[in-house]
Amino acid sequence: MKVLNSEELNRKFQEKIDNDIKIEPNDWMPDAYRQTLIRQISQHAHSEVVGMLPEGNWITRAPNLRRKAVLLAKVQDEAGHGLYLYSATETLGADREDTIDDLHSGKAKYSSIFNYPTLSWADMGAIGWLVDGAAIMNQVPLCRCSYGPYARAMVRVCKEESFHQRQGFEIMMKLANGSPEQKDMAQDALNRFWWPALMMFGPSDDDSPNSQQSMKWKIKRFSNDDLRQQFVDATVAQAALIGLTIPDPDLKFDKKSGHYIFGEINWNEFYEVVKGNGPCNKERIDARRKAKENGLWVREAAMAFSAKRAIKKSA
Ligand code: BYC
Repeated sequence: MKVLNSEELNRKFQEKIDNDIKIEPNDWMPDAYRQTLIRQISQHAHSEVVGMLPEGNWITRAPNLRRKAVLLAKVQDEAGHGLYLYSATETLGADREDTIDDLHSGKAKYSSIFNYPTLSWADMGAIGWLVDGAAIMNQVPLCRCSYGPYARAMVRVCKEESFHQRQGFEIMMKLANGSPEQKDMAQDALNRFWWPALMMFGPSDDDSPNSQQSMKWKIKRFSNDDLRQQFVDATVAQAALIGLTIPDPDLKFDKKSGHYIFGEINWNEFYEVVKGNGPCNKERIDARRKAKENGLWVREAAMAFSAKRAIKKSA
């Protein structure tokens, strides 16, 4: 069999991508493709797991049993998403423990949105509606990502995110149609989460160092700005439907392009939060580190049990 040189391997790899053939774990891939995927998928996994914290904070304070059961199920779903995604990084040869250590040391990023506090019950509505809404916008195209295990994981994740988005919108709808105090609470949550939700899509295309190559490899199918625009276009009408106001005085519909024009994002705030200086960065990482320490005995007990069973079996 002819041994291909690196140039031929790269050409064949790009040909597969261009023909929409999925790349699978045992296929040859350029190291930079592998590293980009490990970076993005592990950051995605960290976001799911850190993302459990702001909502977990409200499980004991949900206003009734139905809301509590729904929120509990949602937070559990996010844990599941984290697990599929950590498994997807393992198919690329990454060590799960190392990726988690990178989160705890501050080396790896996770979505900026989870560094904001959840101050009222309406924040559970705003997170479901806006944060899961933004996540769906970004993750539906990832179902067509060139890397098979990531694309397949995204199919189930998107189905669950869609339920999350609806439950969040339903909370907002109820509050917006409730007492004046409840409506104010919903508006206040929208005011605080609107801009951070837009930041979830990442820096603008001109300042996104990874986009160009990731689009060439079909890891990303749309640019950060295109997805952000799609999100704004879809969400403005939803806010109007429930009588809430998007906190952007510059927001206006542009008939010519058929899109909403929106105000300038505070990129300084975005980069500060990504660098670790957001309102809750320290609290979130401390909580994750503590969870790892507190869970040590469970992991050790499971390992000891499995070793004991292996000895019994071989005997
Ligand atoms: N926050 O070149 P760029 C959820 C980083 S969780 C922090 O555009 P890329 C949920 C970026 O990583 C859903 N960092 O990067 C869970 C890069 O840094 P490095 C989370 C950000 O990768 C619980 C640098 O900035 N979704 O739904 O091409 C409860 C330059 O950016 C952010 C995902 O993770 C940010 N917002 O594009 C409820 C989706 N934005 O690594 C809900 C998967 C950018 O070069 N990820 N950075 O040092 C992606 O689609 C892409 O990674 C991004 C960024 C669009 C986020």
